[in-house]
Amino acid sequence: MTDRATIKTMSMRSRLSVRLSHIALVLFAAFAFFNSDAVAHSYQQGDIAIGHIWARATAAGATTAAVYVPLKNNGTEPDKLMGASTALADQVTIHEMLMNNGVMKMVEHDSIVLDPGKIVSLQPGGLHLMVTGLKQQIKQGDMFPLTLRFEKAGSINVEVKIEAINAMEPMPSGMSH
Ligand SMILES: [Cu+2]
Repeated sequence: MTDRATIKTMSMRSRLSVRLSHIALVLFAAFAFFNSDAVAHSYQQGDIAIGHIWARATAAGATTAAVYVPLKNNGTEPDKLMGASTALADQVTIHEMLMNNGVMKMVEHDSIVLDPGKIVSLQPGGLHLMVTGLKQQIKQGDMFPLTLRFEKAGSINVEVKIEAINAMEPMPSGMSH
């Protein structure tokens, strides 16, 4: 390697490390909002902060899956999650698990209101996105594409992380993606 090539490699390396530490800081700041142990992926669409979005792996032959995600409206006006869609399934609807006389039942909602400054968590046992008519098995460690549609903030394409089939909380996944 010539001296010139060595210098070029070194300067590229230092630029890369500066950029990586910047990304780590931004990720840390984003996740402080959600008070989450899982350092994982997140998104921003307009005023809406979208935290780690995940689903459980499905068993072979299963055609439904539930998607969980914390949402925070950082704006000053209310917004709404209007729905979602994915090419991997026929339909995605907004559901909530509710206890009714000791029996769990699923209620469908048209939308979820996102009040300014508040976090709404779609999580096991409560609100979730119900994916029906899944066209393929989703496997732990994979990601699948999902489009979230907000009334004011618009639509955003995200990647849903697939956790273990019996996961109750997203697994700490380090900085792997
Ligand atoms: Cu459901």
